[in-house]
Amino acid sequence: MTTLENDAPTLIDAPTTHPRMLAWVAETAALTTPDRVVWIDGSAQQHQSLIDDLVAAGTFVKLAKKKDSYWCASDPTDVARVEDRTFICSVDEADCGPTNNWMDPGEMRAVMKDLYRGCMKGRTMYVIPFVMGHLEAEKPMFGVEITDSPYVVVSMNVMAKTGTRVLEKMGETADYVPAMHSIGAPLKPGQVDVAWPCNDTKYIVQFPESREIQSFGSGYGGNALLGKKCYSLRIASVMARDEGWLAEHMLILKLTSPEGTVKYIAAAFPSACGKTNLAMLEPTIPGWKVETLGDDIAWMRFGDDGRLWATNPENGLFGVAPGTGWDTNPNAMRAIDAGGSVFTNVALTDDGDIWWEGMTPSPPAHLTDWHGNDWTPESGTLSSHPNSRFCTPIRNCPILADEYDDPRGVPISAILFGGRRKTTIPLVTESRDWTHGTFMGATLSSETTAAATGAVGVVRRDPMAMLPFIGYHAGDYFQHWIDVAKGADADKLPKIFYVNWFRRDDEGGFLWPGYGENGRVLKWVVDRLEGRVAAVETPIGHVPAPGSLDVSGLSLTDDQLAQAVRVDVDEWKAEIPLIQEWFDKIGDKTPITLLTELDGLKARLGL
Ligand code: GTP
Ligand code: SPV
Ligand code: MN
Repeated sequence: MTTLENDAPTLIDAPTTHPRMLAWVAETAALTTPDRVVWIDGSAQQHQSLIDDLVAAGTFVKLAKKKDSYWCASDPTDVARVEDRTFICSVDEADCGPTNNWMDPGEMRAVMKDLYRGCMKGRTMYVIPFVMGHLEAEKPMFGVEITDSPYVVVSMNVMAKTGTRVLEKMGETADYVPAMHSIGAPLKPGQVDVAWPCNDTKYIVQFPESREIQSFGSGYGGNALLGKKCYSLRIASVMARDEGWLAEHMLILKLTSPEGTVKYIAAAFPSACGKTNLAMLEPTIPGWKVETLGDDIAWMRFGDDGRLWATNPENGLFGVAPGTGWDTNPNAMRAIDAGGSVFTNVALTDDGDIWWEGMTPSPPAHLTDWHGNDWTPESGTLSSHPNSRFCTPIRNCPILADEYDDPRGVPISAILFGGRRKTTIPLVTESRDWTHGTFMGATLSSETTAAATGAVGVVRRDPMAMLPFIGYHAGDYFQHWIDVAKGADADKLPKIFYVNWFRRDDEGGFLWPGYGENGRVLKWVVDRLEGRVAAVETPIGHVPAPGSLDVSGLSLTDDQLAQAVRVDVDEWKAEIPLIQEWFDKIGDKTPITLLTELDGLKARLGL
């Protein structure tokens, strides 16, 4: 530990001789003036001592009923990603595009510098060396997060590989993404701290050209665990554009058929639209098996064999708690039961366990809700915030695929795009080819969820489920999707499908039972890859032919099934102006090929 005196940081105890890193840490300490600097070594002892500090501070409550696990509640205003406070500060505003907030990088640096000045007074500055993905990767993806939040450190220790082993691999010259974070809550001498310090002013800033991240004011996951969305999607998407690969908001799963055929599938659904659930699916159809490789982020590149290979850069699961139960996602329940988890903004039971809406069919008679208030089923409020989360080591997942440990990743056979739509979008649609699939992804729409602040349930375009995460111009991103497949062997390209588990009937109920039953759709996808089942050609793509989707043993009426897969021409005609408006917003950079796809769709709809 290094004690700072007179604002003059001494870094003699630093566990690295990496000159650029040392200079950055010293400069940051001089600016933010913490009381001390602690380097994260990745050891179990240090992890536990940080947890002990969090318990002593009243931030964490140790759970009697879950091994090495802790409950935590945030400030009620700091519960989700803040998209309106997220900026892509490209040198040229035109490179950020119409879907991101922009500020001149020089101006933004000045704003952030003012906010950071003295912002760690009375606190500890932690330096977290981390790697996203494999330490043994050809080019390991290093980062260093500086933060004044021990909650962030504990969470980063779960979500990424951190500490001395990373520093050792970095040596003195490795490149890394500097990721600066502060909760923005300096302490005056003698000032009593609160359980979740944060600041009303929030900034989540990416500098794409210099590959830097600066975050201020929030302790919430996507705003503060900077290896996750800020690095692995916003910064990595820019690296991927420059280097010819893809950084995507996708789960990765391994699907084994009763005959033992293995397929790897990636799927992009917007935040809180079912990635974790599909990644850990327990198929209801006999003989089919799903294993998990990732539940939120996929990095994909074409291999020498012409196939698209995917890895998951994360080391943990940061999952939506509500709706996770033994009946919906038993593997997630097993993972959190295995210990080492942090639960944020869920309810506490009287005997020291956690609970949230949807965990069990009926709630316990008494809880402490996420605000710390007494709660009973009669309270008429939610016990847990809709975006409450569990943070759990991925190794806890009982169906983690062995290939997770392979730095090469897995070859993807199918990509699913999906959203949360009450109407219009059928249960599953197969694209004609990569370009049509890219069109499906680029025009993906979904109802907003509690994963980001703002209104919930509003339909918006969320291209490739990446709207909040594309680190550059969305039009260039679409072009990159088209370019990346140019020259690829069409037979080896993954087939692209569009799914929707969330279509409703006239009474507002879900038409499709979802969860474990989604294995039936995965089976249809594999059957299509293998040319085993028929599909019906429609204006929007191929949907299951009658009898091709395995619904044996499912209590679904023929009418419900027909409604779930129906292509309603009038609904689609109403969708066209919205897609047109979306491409107008993207502007001149909308790839011509996608405009041609739209023209084709209009013609097929008779427009
Ligand atoms: P992020 O972590 O925010 O990126 O979310 P995610 O895409 O991993 O979503 P997740 O799997 O956590 O699901 C979000 C919510 O959707 C949960 O409340 C689930 O219970 C619900 N959900 C997931 N799959 C289905 C499904 O097939 N049908 C229905 N009706 N709900 C589902
Ligand atoms: C999401 O919002 O898509 C998440 C949670 O996966 S967060 O880490 O906050 O981004
Ligand atoms: Mn996500």
